[in-house]
Amino acid sequence: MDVVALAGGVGAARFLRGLIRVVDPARVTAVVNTGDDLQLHGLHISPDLDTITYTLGGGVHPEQGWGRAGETVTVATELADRYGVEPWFTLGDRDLATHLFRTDALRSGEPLSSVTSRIARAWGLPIDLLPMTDDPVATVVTTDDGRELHFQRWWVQEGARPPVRSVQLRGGAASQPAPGVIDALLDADVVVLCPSNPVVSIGTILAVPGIRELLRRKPVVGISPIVGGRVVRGMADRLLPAEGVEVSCVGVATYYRDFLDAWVIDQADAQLADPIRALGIDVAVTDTIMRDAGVAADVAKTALALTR
Ligand code: FO1
Repeated sequence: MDVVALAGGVGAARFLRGLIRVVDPARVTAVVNTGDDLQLHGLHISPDLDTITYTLGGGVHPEQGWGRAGETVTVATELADRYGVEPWFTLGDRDLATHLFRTDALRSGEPLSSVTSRIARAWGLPIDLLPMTDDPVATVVTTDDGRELHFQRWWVQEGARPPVRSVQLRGGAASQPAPGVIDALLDADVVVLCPSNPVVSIGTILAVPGIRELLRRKPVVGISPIVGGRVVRGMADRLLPAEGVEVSCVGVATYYRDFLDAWVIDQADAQLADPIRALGIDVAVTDTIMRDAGVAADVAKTALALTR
């Protein structure tokens, strides 16, 4: 069975660890959000691609879910202490190697998808890893007081505190799916929406022209990232209202309803299964808190069973 997974960062990486236990990894393609990507110290950083790479490659910082295990911050400390460059977005020493390698490749004209597959290979990743686009895009948050902030500035530097008026993928309308994305979707037996942020991870992938239309012609199953009306991690609860979406597994299913066929929700939301079924969406209720790869594998199994 060929599976395409639409993926953001930490929640997606934890889910993918389970998915590759229940599906042949060689038949899994992850299409990953690049709206979080940013330029810093002249380097191109791809947080969601790196989180998935480090997690499936066995090098991720386990509690943080991003950055490297056993990381040191000698460079960041020197930047701050000697040169007064406050690292609002801390790049660890080992993590820097990834950004240097990627930035060198991009500067020589290599597309992001190409250098991403070389990085994935260097980490022995068993799946295909594709950025959603090779084109320059950035998720921009417009705050209630009218400021336009790159997503990372809003999320990391301002701690997701400023209330949000709107979110957009800058460059999205002019972007194209990266090479391989459309073919992977056309060949897919099923498309899985990882339990990622509906607005700035899944929503941004859907903002790349051509992807959403294809999903409408494919069996699509998702895992709700909202449990009991709250986010499992991250800040989707502060972004969904800006999109007019209720912060619940029903709200997110409605947000995806033009292409969503099946939805996995947590036991805490069992009473919401029928309202979602009333939308014409099949529902499975299970424990979706992915404490380890075993639970993630059970969630993946439940999701795939829904589409058979
Ligand atoms: N998140 C933070 O809260 N603080 C940081 O300093 C930080 C640095 C960082 C560096 C590389 C990287 O790939 C991710 C990093 N993140 C940091 C997490 C990042 O904001 C998230 O991984 C996603 O972009 C949001 O899901």
